[in-house]
Amino acid sequence: MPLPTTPTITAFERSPDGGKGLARDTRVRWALEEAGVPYVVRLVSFGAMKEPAHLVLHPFGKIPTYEEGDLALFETGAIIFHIAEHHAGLLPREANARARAITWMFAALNTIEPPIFELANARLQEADKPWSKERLPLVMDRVRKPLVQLSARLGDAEWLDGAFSAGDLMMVSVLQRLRPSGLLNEFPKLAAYVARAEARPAYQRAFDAQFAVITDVDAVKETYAAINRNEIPAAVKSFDPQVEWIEPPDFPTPGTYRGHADVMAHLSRGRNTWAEGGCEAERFVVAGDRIVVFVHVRVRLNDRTEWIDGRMADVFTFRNGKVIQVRSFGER
Ligand code: GTB
Repeated sequence: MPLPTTPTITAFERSPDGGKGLARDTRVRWALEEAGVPYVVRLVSFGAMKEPAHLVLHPFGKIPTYEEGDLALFETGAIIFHIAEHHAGLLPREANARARAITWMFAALNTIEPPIFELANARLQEADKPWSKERLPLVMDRVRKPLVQLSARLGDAEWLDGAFSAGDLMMVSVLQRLRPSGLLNEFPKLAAYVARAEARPAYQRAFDAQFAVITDVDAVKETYAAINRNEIPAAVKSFDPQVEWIEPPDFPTPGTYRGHADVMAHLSRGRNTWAEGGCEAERFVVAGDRIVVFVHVRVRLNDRTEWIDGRMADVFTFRNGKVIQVRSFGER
């Protein structure tokens, strides 16, 4: 049965891994890419994750979440299982093969991930503890033991059980988390298995999309910061030379401005009407090559005493890492 609406997932506004694809939204993006389902990503800050609006979606205040019509899910296992149930490509049709692929999903999450997670915690959060050095070998051995068995089961096969499935997707996503420790290199068959999965076009698209968040959101933030500093050339630094900036008829300066010079003149004109204040990019929603930026405008215009305090949205369209269009929308 096809999904009725475009799903929305959540991801870190700024992933702590700097775009290495280790945050768990990547595995959900990958499943959606394998299934050929377009999706939207709402970016959340660490603060926003702990607020009631997010806790309704995720009781533990984490990412990713998954919304599709009336349905809201958390836990990547449940999310990917849901996607796989509703789309071809992630679970075999034959009942027993399907049950075995689901078993591998559980094995990834229940048997392989816990010691890997523990190792990541030991390396990142316990490194300064006096007992850390002594404990680490023990934690690493707990990771090695099931990996020896997993490697033996995989052998020289391409995937864990016949064709690529959600079981492989989950297992590879879990094994990737080992990379910073170097431990995966002790298991050449597993390292090759991960590399094979990462070569899949769907994985590449998922990786590129999560990486683009880092670069594109930074570019967008810098646009507003530069406007606030009144450094207009810096505001268009990430803009394509053929960029167009479109303002709606009910804006003070409606029209379509084309190219760097025209857009800079437009931004400059607007900026020079401000006495003080600025624009803050508050929230981001990513849909394919577009980022919808919800902006809080708080400015006092020249020769005025009252402040303008309102919200608007700008939609940035990117192509090859450059902004090719900005379209502004009013509060409504
Ligand atoms: N069991 C849940 C699931 O599978 O969905 C776990 C969800 C989870 O741990 N989410 C993490 C989170 O939201 C992000 S993925 N953490 C924020 C918080 O707890 O406040 C874990 C993660 C984080 C960072 C890296 N990294 O930097 O490399 C990798 C993985």
